[in-house]
Amino acid sequence: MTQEFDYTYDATGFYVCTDFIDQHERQRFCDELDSLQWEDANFSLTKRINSLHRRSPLFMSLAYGLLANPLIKRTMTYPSRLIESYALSRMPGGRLPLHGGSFEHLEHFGIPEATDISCAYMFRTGCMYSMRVKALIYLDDILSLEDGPLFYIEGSHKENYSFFRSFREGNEVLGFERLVRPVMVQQGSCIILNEALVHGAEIKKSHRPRRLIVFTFGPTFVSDWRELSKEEANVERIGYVVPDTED
Ligand SMILES: O=C(O)CCC(=O)C(=O)O
Repeated sequence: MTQEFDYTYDATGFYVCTDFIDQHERQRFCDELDSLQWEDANFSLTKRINSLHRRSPLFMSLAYGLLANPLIKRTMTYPSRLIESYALSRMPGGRLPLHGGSFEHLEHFGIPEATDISCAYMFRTGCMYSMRVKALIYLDDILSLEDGPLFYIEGSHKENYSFFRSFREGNEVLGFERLVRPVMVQQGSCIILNEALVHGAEIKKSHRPRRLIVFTFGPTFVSDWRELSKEEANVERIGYVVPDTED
């Protein structure tokens, strides 16, 4: 299992664990999300619930379980921490533009400034070093393009060429269509995803539910961009924030 995981995650940037949760757990998670209440998200036609682990003991215990998961640990090698948790429910017509990537342009007030390598990925001396990893737990089947599957650009987690400016601009990535791959999943599956992989979700055309729970992890030395601010009285909390970097 370990060899297969290492090879697949390193070569493709993700790994699908089928039957990660059983039907009973899945139903408990769905009921818990409904009790927390879905809200409108930044992206149109997607409902969202933030900070699952802070708002629900059930999701707090899931967060602990994921943090201790040996596969997630392997992706980072360093001791890891939880960065965020949220749930998404995509409506018909909803999509998630491409984002992530090992190499994304940073802009400051619209001026190209540098490149963001905060999601970079390396494989060194038999160990994997991912700076940001997501556990995506799918609560519904996504078995056709109509269901709006996750899609990704093959090889982008190892790419040094930044073909991708900013998902905020909404530009399609032209010229790379042959490298775009959808990922179908059965309900109860968990995708362990390297954020260095450029990915998004296809437009959802079906009326079937499409819900997932997301937990993001990083090495313990990785902080959360949003917890720092330029206008902060406490010198230990002052930081450089790039608002359009994926949070
Ligand atoms: O909706 C999905 O399948 C993927 C979600 C995702 O990649 C994200 O929230 O960053």
